[in-house]
Amino acid sequence: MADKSFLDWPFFEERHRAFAAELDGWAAKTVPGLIDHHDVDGSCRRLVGALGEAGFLKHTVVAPHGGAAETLDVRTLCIARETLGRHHALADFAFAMQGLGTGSISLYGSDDQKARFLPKVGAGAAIAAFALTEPAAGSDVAALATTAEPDGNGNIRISGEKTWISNGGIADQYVVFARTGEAPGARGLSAFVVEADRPGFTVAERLDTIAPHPLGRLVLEDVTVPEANRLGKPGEGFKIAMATLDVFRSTVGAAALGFARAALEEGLNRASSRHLFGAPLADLQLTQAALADMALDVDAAALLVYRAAWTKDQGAPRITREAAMAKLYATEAAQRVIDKSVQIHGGDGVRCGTRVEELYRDIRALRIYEGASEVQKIVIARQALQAFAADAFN
Ligand code: COS
Repeated sequence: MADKSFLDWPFFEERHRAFAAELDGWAAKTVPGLIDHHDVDGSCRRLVGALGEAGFLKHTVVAPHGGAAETLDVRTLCIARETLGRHHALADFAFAMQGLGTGSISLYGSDDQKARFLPKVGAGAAIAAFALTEPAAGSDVAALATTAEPDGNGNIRISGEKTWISNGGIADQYVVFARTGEAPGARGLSAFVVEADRPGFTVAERLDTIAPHPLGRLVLEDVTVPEANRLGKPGEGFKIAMATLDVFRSTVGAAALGFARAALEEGLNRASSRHLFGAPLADLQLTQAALADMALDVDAAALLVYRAAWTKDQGAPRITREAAMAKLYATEAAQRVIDKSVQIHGGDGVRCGTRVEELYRDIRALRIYEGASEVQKIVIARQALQAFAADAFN
């Protein structure tokens, strides 16, 4: 049984505790039957459908367009990712990408765009994706090269390549960031919703990773979308991408936290049940030291994740610093916790198919995607320097 005492922290309301209990019970009963490791696409489609049917995906979009509330409740998103991540990485993935794939629409879309693109995603009847990264622009977003130009008939023509796109290959709609040229660099980008069935849109390659999930490289060749598919104003694309990432980076930390909690539980179980030198492993002080480090890392990560989520939910316009700290710490900590759990398991820890072996593979990408750990350090340092400069001049 997972430790749920963190839900008594002052960050949460009764509705969060009720949501966590309902989702946890649902996931324990439903998730294992939906996953087939030989059919990752099918597993994700089934998970999205079931999460939608059960009503959980309404937290990934905004009301009155199929969402639970008029703004995204970041604590609920984090609780969902932590809870699902504790059960299975693909369950977390299926939930999370519905939110990331529509986050820019929820935050910057017009009423008409929200009405067109959110309800099906919130019901689990359509799959969403966020297409920012390119072969030569992952961490350096301002360098992206995909272009979008008016065609003179009220439409926009988009050409370029996107890669490492989660749900690439199974998504029905993508938020695509492209250079529109209002200014050089970060100020010359815009965001568009591109439906997967637009002519010229192809999934050129599917990418396999150590923890498989739907992932693809997209090619856009003169893909034409109406001007009405542009999110926000021309030139606002960079800001839209960053604001979306501000919300979802803390949720990546939450997923890592779910993995870490699962690894800690496995470690505690193994340390209590495995006997060595005539006593449980847990009697050895080196094991106790490992368990202490793991428990400390889990709580510290949880504090940073839910601090970021709570701050956003209180109406903070930006949580750039808090979200970067949450993602950086929670993902790095989860890697340490899982590694220690593998060590406590000995040979069984590296045996294919054991829970900790799976977690060892699942965690790795979280230190890279949605801003690698190194990028989070850049972001945190800039925020600290800006705050220092603002203080110094006041
Ligand atoms: N929210 C709103 N606006 C933001 C913002 C945020 N979180 N972060 C930056 N901006 C604004 C800035 O205020 C600035 O506006 P002005 O031009 O009006 O001053 C503008 O955007 C440009 O910001 P900045 O100068 O910081 O841009 P950089 O190109 O230097 O950004 C980093 C560099 C590393 C911060 C950025 O490229 C980044 O976060 N990269 C990682 C992206 C990522 O996560 N990739 C993974 C792919 S998604 S799976």
